Amino acid sequence: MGVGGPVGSGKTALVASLCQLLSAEMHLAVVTNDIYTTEDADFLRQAGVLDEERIVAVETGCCPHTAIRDDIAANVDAVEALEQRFAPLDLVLVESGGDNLTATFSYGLVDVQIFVVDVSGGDKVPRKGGPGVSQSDLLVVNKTDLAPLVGADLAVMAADAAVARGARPVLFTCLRQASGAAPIEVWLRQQLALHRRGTLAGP
Ligand SMILES: Nc1nc2c(ncn2[C@@H]2O[C@H](COP(=O)(O)OP(=O)(O)OP(=O)(O)O)[C@@H](O)[C@H]2O)c(=O)[nH]1
Ligand SMILES: [Mg+2]
Repeated sequence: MGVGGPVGSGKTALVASLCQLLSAEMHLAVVTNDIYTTEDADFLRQAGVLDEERIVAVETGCCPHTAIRDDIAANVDAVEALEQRFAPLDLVLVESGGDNLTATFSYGLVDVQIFVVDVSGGDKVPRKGGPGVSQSDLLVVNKTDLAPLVGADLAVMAADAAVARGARPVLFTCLRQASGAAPIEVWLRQQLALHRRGTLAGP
């Protein structure tokens, strides 16, 4: 599963929460993408959300979307190496480097993808659109706790997201809260069940 979205929106926070929620009953691994560092993988290892060896960093050295959409080789290699080493894996989470509203994952790399935005850029973000906002399998609008501080109207964001996405799901969250990822966990379990039955909708 891919986790993409703009810089700082909460992708790593979501990956960390999902690992904490699921690792007791599932075999998990994580691939992180950063441009110049292994910062996100280091953070996840230090947070102890998974056995350190199940977290692998890809240092893209280029625009993040390149490594998740245009030339996915480094990420495919990382996922395949994890699959070989820790087989059988139930789920591999691939976090994109923080990018802009144009970055999406190739479905050659992931089966489903979540696009994470947050409220701090203002309530216009869903209205600005782009493939992550409109086409991702799940849109997460994070940091709802900050909405009053930046004057973001969540109802406007919900209405604009619905226009952009039609029936595709949108979840508002505050990943700062312990229970913040719970609705996303429910959605993810549904996707895993569909995947196991071979009935995942796909792109
Ligand atoms: N107030 C608030 N802060 C949050 C929330 N979720 C995440 N953060 C904080 O936002 C900052 C960025 O979160 P990350 O999870 O690192 O974001 P990211 O999308 O992985 O960032 P990049 O990988 O650098 O693009 C961190 O300081 C988090 O603690 C939230 O719901 N509310
Ligand atoms: Mg991150």
